[in-house]
Amino acid sequence: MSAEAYLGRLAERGVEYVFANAGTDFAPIIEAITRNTGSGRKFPKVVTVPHENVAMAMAHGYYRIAGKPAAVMVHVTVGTGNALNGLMNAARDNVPVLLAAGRTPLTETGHIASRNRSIHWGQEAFDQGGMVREFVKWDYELRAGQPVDAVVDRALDIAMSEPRGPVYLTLPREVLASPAVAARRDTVRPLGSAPPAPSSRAIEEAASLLAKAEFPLIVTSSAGRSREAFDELAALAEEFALPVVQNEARDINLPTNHPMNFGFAAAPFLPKADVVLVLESIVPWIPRSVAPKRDAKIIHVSTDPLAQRYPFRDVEADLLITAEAGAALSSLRAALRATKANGRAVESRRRVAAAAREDMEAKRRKLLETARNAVPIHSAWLAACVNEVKSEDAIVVSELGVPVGHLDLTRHGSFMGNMLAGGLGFGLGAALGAKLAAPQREVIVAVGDGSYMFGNPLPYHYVGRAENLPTLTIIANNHSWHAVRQATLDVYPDGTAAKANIMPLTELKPAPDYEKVIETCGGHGEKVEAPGDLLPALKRSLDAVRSGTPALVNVSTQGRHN
Ligand SMILES: Cc1ncc(C[n+]2csc(CCOP(=O)(O)OP(=O)(O)O)c2C)c(N)n1
Repeated sequence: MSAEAYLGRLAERGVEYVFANAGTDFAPIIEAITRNTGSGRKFPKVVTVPHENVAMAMAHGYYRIAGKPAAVMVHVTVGTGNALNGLMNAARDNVPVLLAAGRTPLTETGHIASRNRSIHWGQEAFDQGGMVREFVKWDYELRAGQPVDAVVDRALDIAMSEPRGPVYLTLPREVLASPAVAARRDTVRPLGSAPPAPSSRAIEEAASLLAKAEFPLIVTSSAGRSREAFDELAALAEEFALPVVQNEARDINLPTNHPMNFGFAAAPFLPKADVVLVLESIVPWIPRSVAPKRDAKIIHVSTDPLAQRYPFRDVEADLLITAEAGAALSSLRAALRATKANGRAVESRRRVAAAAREDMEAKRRKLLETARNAVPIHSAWLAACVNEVKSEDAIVVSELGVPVGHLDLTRHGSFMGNMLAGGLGFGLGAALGAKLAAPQREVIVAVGDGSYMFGNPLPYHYVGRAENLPTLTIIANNHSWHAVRQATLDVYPDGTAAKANIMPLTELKPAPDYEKVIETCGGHGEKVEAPGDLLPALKRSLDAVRSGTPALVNVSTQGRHN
């Protein structure tokens, strides 16, 4: 039947996992899984995830580490509704996910899968795909008589072509339960189309601008997504002494110990730059707060330099290059060599960079001197303790948890930061997905207390135990939605809310004993209030994780410091 063909084709195209939250629409899927037992035909592993937001975040975190798409399957309209937050995160982070949803049975009688519950009328929508259309690259409904294989292939190919992103497929129960239609062709090749090569003329122009620059600056948020781009950026920045800031970093793009790492905020350096290379960054700076020099030359390199799916964006741009970061950087390095970039300028930039980095390091050390004893615990001390306990290739996921500017991150794929779509509830599920993709690596997820609750903690801890995915969870617990408080202060610095004893809609008190939640799922939980207790607690907890027990440390913190 088509349900078997659907699962079989996913596996054939390299999809290893389906994160699923089932309903009445799943009857043919469940029947297919059991029929297939022992048949020898490969199916993806179907993982039960008791909330759709966690399932979407798992697929997201899995792709970010594995580089391969996962599928998610949810229950009709209502499951899709619950998956939307994660879908928006995936769309704005260029993450390919095949989100499939059942479709309520179309017929009232006449088929074994026809409607047999009242919800089958209540769950029908005129346009189920319309719910998600703004945030997917493609949506479609599998129709009777169509080869499932071809539809799966098309979905995955589109998701995996640059710029990547999620796709949506609806699967009516009668169609899933009907005999499969054979595919016309059966080509199994790598997913997606090859990306366009960067224009050599544009790369030469960029190289000639950069070669002449006195203070060039590279601004990136997610160029380091691919290993090639991560390595190429390090090589280019080193060879030509090009400072890099990782503004609003979603990935680690340059090792934090690289001599050209200028930190994680563009604002301090942008006004000095005469040439700026914006590499995979939708919001390279906030125009309201900072602007480049009027005569600075701004180059954009991205698979989608115009950010076509974003309604309004007015970033300065003199040269726009459509390319993957890795390919663009390697051609740029060759082109810069060909310009015989002035060696003296490069060496003088190198000296300035070394001084600037020493200055940044000195500030960091000074801050830490006071931060290490602060009560409630300071986020710089939290980061320092994380640095102390984690292994070098650990994956750190942070959702308003730990400031990236204080972390030591040297390896490709060792960081996942805040989502551009801002859909909270990403961190916990992403950590599970990352662990699934790299079981041998440590996964540490730091979340605000608000983000922890958005992340559906019980489903998270449940899946962690059921699927044997031990992670270390750190809650930066400031007993509030600090970001909401800060936003109010930003807009009304002298307003009545700023002076109120308790600012409405910002407090999360009385705080639950979060460390006990994980204990109900067989995990190790600790609560830390004194700064001196933090390091031993993290060590104990990471030891538990290393021995296979998920752990959580609930840390009483101040509002975040970036
Ligand atoms: C799904 C969703 N709902 C609401 C928000 C608005 N929001 C942004 S930050 C924030 C507070 C998060 O609290 P926490 O994780 O504790 O971090 P803190 O701001 O305290 O550092 C909220 C509610 C959001 N981004 N996403």
